[in-house]
Amino acid sequence: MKLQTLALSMVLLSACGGSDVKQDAAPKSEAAPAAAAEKTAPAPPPVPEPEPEQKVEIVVDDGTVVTVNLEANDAMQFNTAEIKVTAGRTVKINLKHVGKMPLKMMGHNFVLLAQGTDVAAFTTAGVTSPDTDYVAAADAGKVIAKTKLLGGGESDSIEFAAPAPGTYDFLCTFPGHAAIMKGKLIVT
Ligand code: CU1
Repeated sequence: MKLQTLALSMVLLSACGGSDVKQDAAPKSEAAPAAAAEKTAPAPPPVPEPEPEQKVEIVVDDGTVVTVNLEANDAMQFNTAEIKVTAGRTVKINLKHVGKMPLKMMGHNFVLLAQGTDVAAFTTAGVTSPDTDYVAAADAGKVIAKTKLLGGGESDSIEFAAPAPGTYDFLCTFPGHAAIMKGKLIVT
């Protein structure tokens, strides 16, 4: 109350005492700080926060599609070994080969296998099938989803519906890569 009274009297004083010239400007400029002081100290102007590093999230769920920003590099590595999703969701795999090596030396793909697939037998059989991205024709039915085989700098996107709950193997079928380039799709 005291502050309000003070503010009021300041307005009245300046209104009454001000000269003709100042009359317009004075009440406005003095009333504003007084009103702010009634609450708390005036808030400092917001300091813009530094931009967060533009690091792409590996898994982004926009409510419609679960997007997986999967990367493969010249060191024969995926950037994740585990993808979790719920059954029936639309999964989009954006595979990017972030390396520089050509496809014939360091080709990468993402191949999701049906449950129960013998991964070692699958990759062994695929070695002699370069024309079908190292997936043996006889094993085509074991593939739930796959990207193209990519060389450095290339990318490919695929979409598929997350299968029934369970754990599924994904891998790169380029000869020798699946020893390291493998992971699990966990569907709940
Ligand atoms: Cu690979």
